Amino acid sequence: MKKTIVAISTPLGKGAISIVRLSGENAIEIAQKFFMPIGKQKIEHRKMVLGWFDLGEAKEKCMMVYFKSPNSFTGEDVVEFQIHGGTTLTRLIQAKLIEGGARLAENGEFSKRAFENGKISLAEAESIVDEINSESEAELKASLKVASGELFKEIKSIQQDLTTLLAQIEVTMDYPEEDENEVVREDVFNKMTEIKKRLNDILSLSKQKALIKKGINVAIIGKTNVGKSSLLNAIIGENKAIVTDIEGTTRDVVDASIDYNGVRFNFYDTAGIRESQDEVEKIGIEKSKKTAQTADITLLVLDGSENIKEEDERTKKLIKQPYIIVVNKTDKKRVLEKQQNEIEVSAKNKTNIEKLKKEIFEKTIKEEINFNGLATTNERQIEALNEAFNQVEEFFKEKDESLEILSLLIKKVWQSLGKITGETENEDIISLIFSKFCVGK
Ligand SMILES: Nc1nc2c(ncn2[C@@H]2O[C@H](COP(=O)(O)OP(=O)(O)OP(=O)(O)O)[C@@H](O)[C@H]2O)c(=O)[nH]1
Ligand SMILES: [Mg+2]
Repeated sequence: MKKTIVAISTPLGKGAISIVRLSGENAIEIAQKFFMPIGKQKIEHRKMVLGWFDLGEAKEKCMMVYFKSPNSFTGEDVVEFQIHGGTTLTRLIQAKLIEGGARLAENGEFSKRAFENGKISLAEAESIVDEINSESEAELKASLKVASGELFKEIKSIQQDLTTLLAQIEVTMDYPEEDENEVVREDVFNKMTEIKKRLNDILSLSKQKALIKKGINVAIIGKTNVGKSSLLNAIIGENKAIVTDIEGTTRDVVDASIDYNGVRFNFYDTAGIRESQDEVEKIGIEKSKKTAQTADITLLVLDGSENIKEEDERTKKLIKQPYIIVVNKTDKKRVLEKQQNEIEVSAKNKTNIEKLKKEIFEKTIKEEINFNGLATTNERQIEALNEAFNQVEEFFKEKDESLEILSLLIKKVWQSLGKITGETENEDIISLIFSKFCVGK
């Protein structure tokens, strides 16, 4: 018998209501050690009951709701207390329930039980983790899509198709007649071609979304004093980086993120590039170069009020594509000649900052983001899809081999997909997923 678990299910911190949740066979028994309904209310499935929670020295008025097994989130008996009040009170109630025989839940244990009782799929469980941790709107939408189970259904259906193929091959191998053999082979190849396409559709969209999820890295580089730090501050709308008229103000990389159109952009303000004898500055300049080379897009900042300098030219050579030339200080008289692919801004007056953001967005998110396609942004699921896809390719490489070998290769595809649907019965994967949850989920 599994022990009844308890946890605070709402985020810790100040809030009007907190929820403490119990799940397990003894949930009701433990709850009733402390909770007494007011008046003649009965404790029934899915009914809110107002009552007193006995804390020993004091009594607390709160609501209780009971979900009878199997009609609950975990599939077990679940009791939830809605408590008005701060974290101290919530913790006290949790402590009481532990005293009454419950055990503090481990990270993700509620969801793990829901999975074990067939209430949610492995993919759904994982997307709950992503939902808890998601930082931008786009990320949230992607994880909700998985939570709705559509991706899971598709992967499962591919697995079923593979099972059918395996069965077909099995039968043929038992009755090896030449003609029959060829017919089956052709059928298997046609189906595998179709499966390859289905997997590829999911995989390519997933990879694109994963990039969005990780955030797009934007490096801000240029020679000293062109206004890189001022630009970072203007973009994020906050004075994060130090700005002075002294050359070489920024020594280390300063980073800040914004959410634009639901996508996270991480900006990296760097040390101005110039010949320097200063040890610290030299290290900073090295970091600038590295940042410029690893970013998804680079902003090369030039000072519009002066002519192009040798240092500007050298800086430009460090950049890998794609980049945008940002001509800054346009509130002053323009001296710099027109640059290809330029955008004029004034970090000081915050002119054209929105236009710049839009330009960065359009340069990095090439296609219109289509959330209607099936995809996942979960790294482990992408890894499993990748593995499955590679195995399909392996299958096509070996397509002239015996049916026995082909059948083994198809099984491998099935197993890789099982890492998403949970149909490999591999305890390791399951434990890994649930350890990422927070307590109370
Ligand atoms: N007129 C004007 N001055 C600006 C503008 N942007 C920055 N400045 C000034 O230029 C000087 C340098 O600005 P910073 O933002 O520190 O330049 P930086 O490129 O980060 O400099 P380093 O960190 O030393 O490489 C400061 O005096 C800013 O006030 C602008 O758009 N217009
Ligand atoms: Mg700076």
